Amino acid sequence: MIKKFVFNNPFKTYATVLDIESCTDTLPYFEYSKRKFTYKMSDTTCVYGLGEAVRGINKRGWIYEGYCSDDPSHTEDKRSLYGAHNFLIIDDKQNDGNLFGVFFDYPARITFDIGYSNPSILEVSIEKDDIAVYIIEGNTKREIVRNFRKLIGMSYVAPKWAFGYMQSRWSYFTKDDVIRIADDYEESDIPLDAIFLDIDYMERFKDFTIHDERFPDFEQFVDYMKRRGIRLVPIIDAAVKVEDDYDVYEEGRKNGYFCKDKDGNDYVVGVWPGRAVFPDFLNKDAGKWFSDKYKILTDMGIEGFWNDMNEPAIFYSDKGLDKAFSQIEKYREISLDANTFFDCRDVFPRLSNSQDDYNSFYHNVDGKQIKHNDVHNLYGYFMTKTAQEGFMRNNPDKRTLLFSRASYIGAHRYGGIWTGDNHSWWSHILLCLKQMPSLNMCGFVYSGCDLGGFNGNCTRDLLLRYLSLGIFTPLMRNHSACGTKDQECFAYSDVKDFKNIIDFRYRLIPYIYSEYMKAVLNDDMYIRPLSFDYENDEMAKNIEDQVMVGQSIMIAPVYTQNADGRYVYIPENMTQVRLNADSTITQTKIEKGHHYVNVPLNEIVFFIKENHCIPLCDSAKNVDSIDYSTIKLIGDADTYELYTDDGITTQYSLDNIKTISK
Ligand code: MIG
Repeated sequence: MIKKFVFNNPFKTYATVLDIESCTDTLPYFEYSKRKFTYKMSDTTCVYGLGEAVRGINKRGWIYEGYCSDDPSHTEDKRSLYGAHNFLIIDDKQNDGNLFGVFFDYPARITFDIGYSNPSILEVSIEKDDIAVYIIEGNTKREIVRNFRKLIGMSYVAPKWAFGYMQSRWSYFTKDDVIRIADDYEESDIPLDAIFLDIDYMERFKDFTIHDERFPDFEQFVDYMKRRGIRLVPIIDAAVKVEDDYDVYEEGRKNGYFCKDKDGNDYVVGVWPGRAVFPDFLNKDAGKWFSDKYKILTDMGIEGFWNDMNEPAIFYSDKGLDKAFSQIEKYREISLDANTFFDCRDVFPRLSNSQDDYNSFYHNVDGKQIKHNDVHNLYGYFMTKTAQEGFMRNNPDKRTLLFSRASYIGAHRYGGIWTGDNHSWWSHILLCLKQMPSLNMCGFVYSGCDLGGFNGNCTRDLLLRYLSLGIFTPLMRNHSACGTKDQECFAYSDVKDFKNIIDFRYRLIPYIYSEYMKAVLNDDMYIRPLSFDYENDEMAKNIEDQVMVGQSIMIAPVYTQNADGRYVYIPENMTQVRLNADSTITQTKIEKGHHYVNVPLNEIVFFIKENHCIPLCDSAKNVDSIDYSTIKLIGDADTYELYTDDGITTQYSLDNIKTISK
């Protein structure tokens, strides 16, 4: 079912958890030569996977890279985003051809040319020939995913409160700002489970510090908010500020816990706090040391974190800056022509996330000096891994919310991810919809995008449509960048429409949480492409703007402005469920085929599969206060397999499923 092929001496990534003997046969399906794996596709081959990437659910027709990149513009010309998820499913079964999965466990830059250079060739290229390749078989795409997920280990389980609606912004600057957000949500009668603290809660962007004037008596404040039913979730950045007497810096420096240049000096970069250094998460002692620092915040009552800038993102390095200044000095002397002008203009922008920097610092892995670029994709993963290992060490029974920006396969065992700096663009609703199933294939079940969009100004209609998708993603967070227009629901007119949609998220929690837990515990996908459920339906593989959510639901979000609805492909007879503007529910039958479905901005429409039903409960002010005795089943089956547990400890198991009936 799974075969492992080892080439030379691959770096130990801990991406997989099953001990599999490596196979001495030649690698099937692919030709391998000169660091290129080549596969011949037929006209009908579909290619799935790659987790967090731009473009389609079917990845064919573009060139992608596994290379964690801090890129705030997710346009379709990009090759990589923050995560490196090197798993593909190649499907030509409808044409009696091959069906298999393949995972390239390779921590440096890897390129997936999927019919980009030559329409019928899939070519995967690497820079050094140290790699482990896994071939994963199965009778269906979903079975391949399940087998793959057994290989890479069970996905992270978020605490139940983290399935509530959460509000974020870069930044809520003070305690009073945070209280005002909570007040306004309360006044609008919209449920809320968490408010996020972005970099400005810290003192001069120093990890594990709290700005005294802006957030006085932090511990009491955390407690006060919790009594109001709202958790605070602070950000932690990868880089540590270089500053004398800052204990985190001093300790790390003394113990040699930061990444070094080739001569063994701390490699100094510029990020948020100015000059900063990178904790060496690949060094076991350093990772453990950094992870224990989270205790400063968990001891004050914090129960969740988001880890940022861990690709790692670099504004500049000392080394790069020196070079840039001398370059600029040279240009000062000459008359700039077309070429030199553009080069001069780009001297400083080129400083950020430069390949030169990634090639200039080193990790200490069990005493061996490892060049960063050779293991680049592990950095954010190991930040997540070590942090969660720290939580488990310091508080073994408790779930801690953790999600990261950068990731690699393996990180899914320790935290979720969010999809980074998207835009307040209509096309990014669709991008998120397409990223979710691909992320689920790779084990990142707890995930979601910045609802409303991070960059740019969001409009009322856009936020409503974003939220109408977001009520189905496990991570449901509204977040936006500094300088953008207010994006909280109450910043827009007719707030009752937002209430209707967010209330519905809470009414769906028994379903969402059950289906999420079943997916995690069965190594299954919570969000799936239609073609994974309807393997023999020729049309299903063309549908990239509808997905399956859990066992029973299909969603078809609206992602164009000024549309009063959209075309929906119904792959079998279903129940159409409409949440009306007055919060009532209408169920109607809808037949297999293509339909135009009317979806006003303040309504939600989704579909329940035939012979399925879902539980709906009453809304509540937060997840903790949901009353499960209000559950009613809708759909055309009589029973539902409900999963329940305490939502906060690690006592989760499939034994917690019970059948409930109408
Ligand atoms: O360079 O902390 O993706 O969510 O608000 C920007 C500020 C740094 C990037 C994250 C975003 C966060 C922002 N961060």
